Amino acid sequence: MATEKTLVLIKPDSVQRGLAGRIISRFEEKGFQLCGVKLIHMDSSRAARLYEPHLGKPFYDPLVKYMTSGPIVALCLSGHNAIEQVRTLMGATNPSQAAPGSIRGDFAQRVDYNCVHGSDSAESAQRELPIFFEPGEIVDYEANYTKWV
Ligand code: DAT
Ligand code: MG
Repeated sequence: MATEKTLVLIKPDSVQRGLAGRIISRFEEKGFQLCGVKLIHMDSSRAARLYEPHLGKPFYDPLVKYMTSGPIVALCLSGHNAIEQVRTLMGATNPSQAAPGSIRGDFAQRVDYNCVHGSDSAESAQRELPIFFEPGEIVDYEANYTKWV
């Protein structure tokens, strides 16, 4: 499995609760590299673009309202099999079913306020990353930087 890049969003309640640093640490501790980081207050058109696959579902409107309610932290993470592994670190969509030790298992209670978003497939990562990052804003460590560690 090749190195992959994926999108993670630290959702508004997590930012407000001061969990952003601890959530970023979970990914860094596992060895994923930060290739992009932004604090953004999404407007509804950006949220609609992100959640376009969920349009029409009963939770769509509350989801967009929640995700536009305050600043989020958008991360581009890079690493081995990153898309699947980041989803594993996040835990199940419903925190009631998320394993202790996972981010949702440790920091969230409710499916509608579940702390973090992570791209669910290579196609999703390819679609979602440009919603938050211009190509020139994503760091390529291997191509552009001396390896110090
Ligand atoms: P995930 O975020 O794990 O990829 P998803 O793509 O199925 O999950 O859904 C997107 C978000 O929508 C999810 O993070 C929280 C919300 N959501 C999903 N199912 C829900 C439900 N049954 N009730 C309320 N919110 C829900
Ligand atoms: Mg999803």
